[in-house]
Amino acid sequence: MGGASRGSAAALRSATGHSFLNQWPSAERLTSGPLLRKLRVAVIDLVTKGPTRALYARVMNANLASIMPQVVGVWCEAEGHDVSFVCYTGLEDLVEELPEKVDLLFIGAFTEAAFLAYALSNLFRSKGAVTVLGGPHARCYPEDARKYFDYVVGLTDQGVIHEVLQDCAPHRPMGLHLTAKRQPAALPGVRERWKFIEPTLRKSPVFKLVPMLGSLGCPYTCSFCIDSVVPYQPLDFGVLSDDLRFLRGKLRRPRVGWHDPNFGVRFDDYLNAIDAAVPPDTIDFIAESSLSLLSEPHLKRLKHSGFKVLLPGVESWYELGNKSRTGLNTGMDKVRQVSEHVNTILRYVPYVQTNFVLGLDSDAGEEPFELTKKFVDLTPGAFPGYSLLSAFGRAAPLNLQYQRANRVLPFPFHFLDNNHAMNVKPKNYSWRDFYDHVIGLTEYTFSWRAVAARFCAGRMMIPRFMNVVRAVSSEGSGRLRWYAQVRRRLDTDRGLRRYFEQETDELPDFYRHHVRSDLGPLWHWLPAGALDHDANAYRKAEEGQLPTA
Ligand code: B12
Ligand code: SF4
Repeated sequence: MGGASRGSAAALRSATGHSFLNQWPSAERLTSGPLLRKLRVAVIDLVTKGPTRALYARVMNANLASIMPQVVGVWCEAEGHDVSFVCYTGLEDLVEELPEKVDLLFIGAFTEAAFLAYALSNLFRSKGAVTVLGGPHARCYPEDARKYFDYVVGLTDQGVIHEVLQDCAPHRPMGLHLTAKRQPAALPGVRERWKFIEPTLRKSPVFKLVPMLGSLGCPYTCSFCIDSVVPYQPLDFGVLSDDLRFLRGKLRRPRVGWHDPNFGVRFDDYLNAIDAAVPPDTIDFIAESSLSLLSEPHLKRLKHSGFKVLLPGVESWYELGNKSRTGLNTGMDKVRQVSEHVNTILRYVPYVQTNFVLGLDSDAGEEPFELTKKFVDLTPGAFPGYSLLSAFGRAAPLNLQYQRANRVLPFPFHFLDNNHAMNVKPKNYSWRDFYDHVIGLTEYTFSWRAVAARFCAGRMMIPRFMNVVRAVSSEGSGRLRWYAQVRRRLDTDRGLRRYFEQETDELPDFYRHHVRSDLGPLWHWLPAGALDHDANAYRKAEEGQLPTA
């Protein structure tokens, strides 16, 4: 890794390596010494790329809240510090919502929100704060983030947070990179995070989703995934049961979104814990799970327990057969098998989103896109979610191979959300052909014919309408407009075409203008040079070409 897993954090790990019900070790228990200085800590969970007034953001953004920023809040309070917490949905005035004087600011951000995070760090540093970045962007691009934060944290346990709190000093021009050796063995549950969950839920007027977690890592090894190298590890099922009971006391009919990378690996233990805690079907659950875990007996059980939305990953018609239980079947055979399976799931669960990755190296020609269209026809009740192949820095070992083959483009982070840019040059397509296929598939999937078929195939009103709304909003029509714009420019905008062909690193104005407009007033706080990053930093660090301190 680029940074050190520093000694004292490692030494403290044993203090955090077991589970605590509603009780996190205080500063004394961690250090056997008194609190040095009571800090004014602020925690910001970024669930958007910039300020917005959009209706969709008002209704939905708070439901994208992450768990870890809330966990960090609990851990900082356990050490005796004052914590202000904001889930930033794009509507809040952060300067208004946070105290005038902040000593230490934690920001949790995805890569798509990196510029917002960099701008906020700059703004709060100018007011005297020390800043810390955590979350997917920190894990994937620590080399870049260190330029704009005093600390960049990767895997985070209570020891890492303790070390930051103890040190709490500016580290400039390059921040410190801290990372735990493995995922934490335990995390504070909903009961302890409630003081941060409740105000976040208040921002979501209609649909309120409580984020929960029962496991970390995954036993599968999908080469493009961040969890392909993180061992599967269940969290304490006792905490989970307690949280579900607690939630029933707080909300009339709670909705829980499981953030487990792959829900239900220890299926019986998990479902036993849920069923022991609350009467069947009194909480609505949403989970991402692989098809291989969704056998019919498992589906019966999931329905009984109240699962309403499942998001299985299909990813590819030519790879990852173990994950979809299709073994060596590929192509049309796999389409039929997966479609039958998803139609079975739809008999038990009202809403299913099937996830696909477009542009994998195993894809060539029009066949993969045509197969996905066949799947759309054969499985009209499922909502297909498409992601363009993206190499998020250090996220997956496969990214090293892309970087070694010089196939990674330096698209600004703002566009790395699986859709607005594909930062890996396709192996078997020209850019123009690739975008033609993506546009063809998107048009097909969100054509009125397909939208109507999806509506009719749905069994319940809310899922049926959800599918229509998603088709006519940013996911369907919005993406189509964007892809069409990029495709047009590949013909008409020479600078953009040269950028795609890696003949120049000069960022096309088209992208710069979008960042500027999305950041609004915060554009002025974006540090100079932040729009550019080294797309090969992971490879260079591995080859010892970058400083590691
Ligand atoms: C659950 C999940 C979601 C959920 C919940 C999102 C959320 N806000 O947390 C939903 C479905 C909403 C979602 C949406 C998206 N997701 Co998502 N999601 C995941 C998933 C499966 C698990 C993440 C998780 O919560 N793990 C549990 C936590 C406890 O562990 P962790 O993530 O490893 O975090 C550790 C450290 O990073 C650190 N940490 C994490 N956050 C913070 C915050 C602070 C302040 C600190 C100090 C530390 C810290 O502590 C943790 C413990 O070590 C991952 C894939 C994976 N297998 O990890 C993708 C993943 C995070 N998602 C990804 C993407 C791209 C997206 C979307 C952009 C997809 C899209 N086009 O819509 C959106 C963005 C949503 C948003 N802006 O909030 C990418 C992120 C890549 C990147 N660098 O940005 C991932 C890695 C998948 C991938 N492609 O490889 N996602
Ligand atoms: S099954 Fe899902 S979480 Fe597991 S490695 Fe594959 S993509 Fe990642």
